Amino acid sequence: MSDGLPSGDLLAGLAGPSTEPLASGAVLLRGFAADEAAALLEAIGRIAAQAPFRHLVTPGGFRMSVAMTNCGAVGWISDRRGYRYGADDPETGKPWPAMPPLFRGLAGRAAREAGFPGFEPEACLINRYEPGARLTLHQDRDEGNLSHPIVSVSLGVPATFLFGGLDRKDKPRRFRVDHGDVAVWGGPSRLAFHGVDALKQGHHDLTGQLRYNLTFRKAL
Ligand code: MD3
Ligand code: FE
Repeated sequence: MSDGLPSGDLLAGLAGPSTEPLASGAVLLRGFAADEAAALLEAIGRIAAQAPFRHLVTPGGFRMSVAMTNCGAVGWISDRRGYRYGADDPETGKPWPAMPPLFRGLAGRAAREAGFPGFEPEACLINRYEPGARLTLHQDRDEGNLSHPIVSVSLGVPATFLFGGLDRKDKPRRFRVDHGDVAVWGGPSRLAFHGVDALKQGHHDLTGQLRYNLTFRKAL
């Protein structure tokens, strides 16, 4: 501040989006979705009007603190019978809302930027975090084809990602993800353990105290 130089945040803003390698096959594209964020949130509102956010139950019987819905040809669900992808919303019995072209386009461009051209996800899981909501360390392995990456888009209140290794016991690294940040997880990082710390109290002008995360997956 007192040196008269711009702060780190201001420099980041001036520099525009930046690419941070996280691990082999994993990159963080800071601010990649910033210009589209308001439109993404409006689309999430339209999706949730048809397929409401709900707290799924794990196979072990625990209510997840993160609320979820989906769009796309198939959506991710969890219940006492297990984790799986399905074409219909079990809550309404109707197909999941279609994936908006805005979502599809963003996911494809982010994947290409990260070195995964031709990414055409069928599934978009939409996670909604309220203060205190978290995702414990897990692997994403319910997708039929693990050769494709997962693209994740963070919106609203910032969160801390935990990014571990291929063994649950590997100590995870932590990094902050902000509104508009996009992460791509593929190649050797596709089966890495990961999670999200309990969301801290915060405020974002577009989401209030909430955080949203979109994860795009090639599920079939
Ligand atoms: C690391 N969601 O829905 S993806 C999930 O913020 C999930 O809601 C996170 O983990 C969230 O399953 C954002 C973070 C992520 C996703 C896939 C990965 C990290 C990954 C695959 C391999 C390694
Ligand atoms: Fe995950």
